[in-house]
Amino acid sequence: MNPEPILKALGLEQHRQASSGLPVHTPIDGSLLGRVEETSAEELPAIIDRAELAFLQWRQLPAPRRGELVRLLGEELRNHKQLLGELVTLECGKILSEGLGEVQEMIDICDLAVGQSRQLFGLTIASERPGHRMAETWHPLGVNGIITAFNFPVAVWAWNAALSLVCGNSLIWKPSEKTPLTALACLGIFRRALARFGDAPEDLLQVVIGGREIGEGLVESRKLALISATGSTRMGREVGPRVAARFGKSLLELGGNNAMILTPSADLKLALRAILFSAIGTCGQRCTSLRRLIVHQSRADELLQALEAAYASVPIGNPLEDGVLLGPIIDAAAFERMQSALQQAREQGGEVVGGEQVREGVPEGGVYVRPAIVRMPAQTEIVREETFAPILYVMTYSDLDEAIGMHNDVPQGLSSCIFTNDLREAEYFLSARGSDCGIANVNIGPSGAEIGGAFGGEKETGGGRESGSDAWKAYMRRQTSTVNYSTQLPLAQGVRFDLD
Ligand code: UN1
Repeated sequence: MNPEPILKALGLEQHRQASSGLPVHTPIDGSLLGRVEETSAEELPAIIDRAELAFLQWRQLPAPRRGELVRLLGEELRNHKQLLGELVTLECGKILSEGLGEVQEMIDICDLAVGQSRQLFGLTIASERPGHRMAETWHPLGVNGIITAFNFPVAVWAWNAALSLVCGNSLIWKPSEKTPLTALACLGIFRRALARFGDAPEDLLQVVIGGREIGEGLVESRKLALISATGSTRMGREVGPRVAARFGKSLLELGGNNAMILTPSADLKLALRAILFSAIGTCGQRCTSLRRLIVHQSRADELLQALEAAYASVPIGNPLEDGVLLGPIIDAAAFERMQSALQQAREQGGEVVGGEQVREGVPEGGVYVRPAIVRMPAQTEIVREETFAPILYVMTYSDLDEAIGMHNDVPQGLSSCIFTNDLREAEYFLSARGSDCGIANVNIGPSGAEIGGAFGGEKETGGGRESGSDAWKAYMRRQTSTVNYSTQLPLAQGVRFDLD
C-alpha cells in the first residue's frame, strides 16, 4: 500500500515528509500516513477573530450568490471524488465503496444546499391589528464551530458546511484527531472553489487540528454562535451544557443504539441483506449501525442460522481491495472496548458467536475482527450501551407491544426499523406509540440515510437535526417583524394605554 500518490494528488505531500506534528496512522496496516501540525491554544483567539471578520463580509452577499460557492464546491468534489474517497478509506479504514459513498453524500448535500440558497424563507403571519403586517425573516447566525468524528470524516462536515455557508456563516472545523488529513484535503478542495468564486473571504473556512483543549476553546468562545458536534454521548454531555451556559446554540448528533424489529411476516431475504449492511458495514462504526435485533420468537432460529452462515462468509481484509466488505476497526483501543463488551455480554447470559481478532488473510499491523452475533436472554445493561464495533445483540419477543417496549427502552434514540409485510404493524411502528427515534424505517435497515431527510435523533442522541428538510434553520437566527402601515397605534391584546 502506497499512500504517496493519493496524498500528492490532494496536495498533502508535505505532511508525508513532515518530521514533527501529530502522527496519522492508517488503520489498514498501522503504518504512518504523515504528520500534521497541531493548532495551539494560543493561536485560537486569532483564528476566531478571523472567522468573525469573514462572517461579517460573507453575510452581506445575497444567499443565492453564496449558493454559487457551494455549487462550485460540489463541482470540485465531483472532480476529486475518487481521490478523496481513497483517502477516507486510508485514514478511517472503511471499504472503498463506502469511502466513495461518503464523498457522494457530500456532493448530494451541496446540490441540496444550492437549491436551498434560494429558499431561505420565513412565514407571513396574520396580524390581529388593523393596518399591520407580520412576517419572519431568517438571518445569518455567526461563526459556526463544527466538530466531527473519525467514522464519517468528511460527509458530516459537508452536511453542516454546505448548509451553513448558504445560510451566511463562516466556519471553524475541528476534525477528529484520527482523521486530520481528510479534513485538510477538504480544505484544499474548498479553496479551489473559493478561488473560482472570486469575492469570498479567505477565512470562510478554517481547520483547527488538536484534541480536547482546542475543542474546549471553540465550545467556550462566545464568538461561536453555533457548535455542531458529532460524537459520543459522553462528549455531548460536556459540550451541550457548556454551550448552553453561555446561551450559545448547539446541534448535537451523538450515540445511537439502533434496532430492527423482525416480525412474523418479514421478508427474510430482504432483512438479511439489511442486517448485514447495517450491522457489519463500516465495521459497526456508524452512529446508525444496527446493534439490536428484536426478532419474533417464531423466526429466531431460522434467522440466526441464516445470519451465522452469512457472517461466516463475509470477506474481511484490506478495505481498498475489491470484494472486501469488512475493513479494520479503527484502533486497538476500539478492539479492547469490543472485547470488554463481549465479556460483559457473556456475564449477562449472552451466547457469543464470532468477535475474535482475525489474523489470517488481512494486512499485518491493522486490527481486523470477526463480527459478533450475541444471543441475549434479555435486554441487559450492556445491550443498552453503544459499543462502536460490529456486535449485534439478538433478543426475541412474542407480541409487538413487547417488542416496541424493548425497542424504546434504551437511552439513545437515533435510528430504527421494522421488517414486516403487515400494514398495521408498519403503521403502528411509525405512529406516536411506536418507535421513539429520529429515524424510523420500514423494510430498510437503520443506516445509510439519504441526505434529503432531517438526520438526527432523540434522547441521548442529542436532539439535533442535520442535512435535509428544514435542518437549515439551525444555522440561522429567526426574526419576527411587525410593520404598522396605518395612522393609528393599536396595541395587541386590546390593551389601552392612553394619557387622556
Ligand atoms: C454517522 O455515523 O455519524 O445514515 C452518520 C447513515 C449515514 C450517516 C451516518 N448517512 O448511515
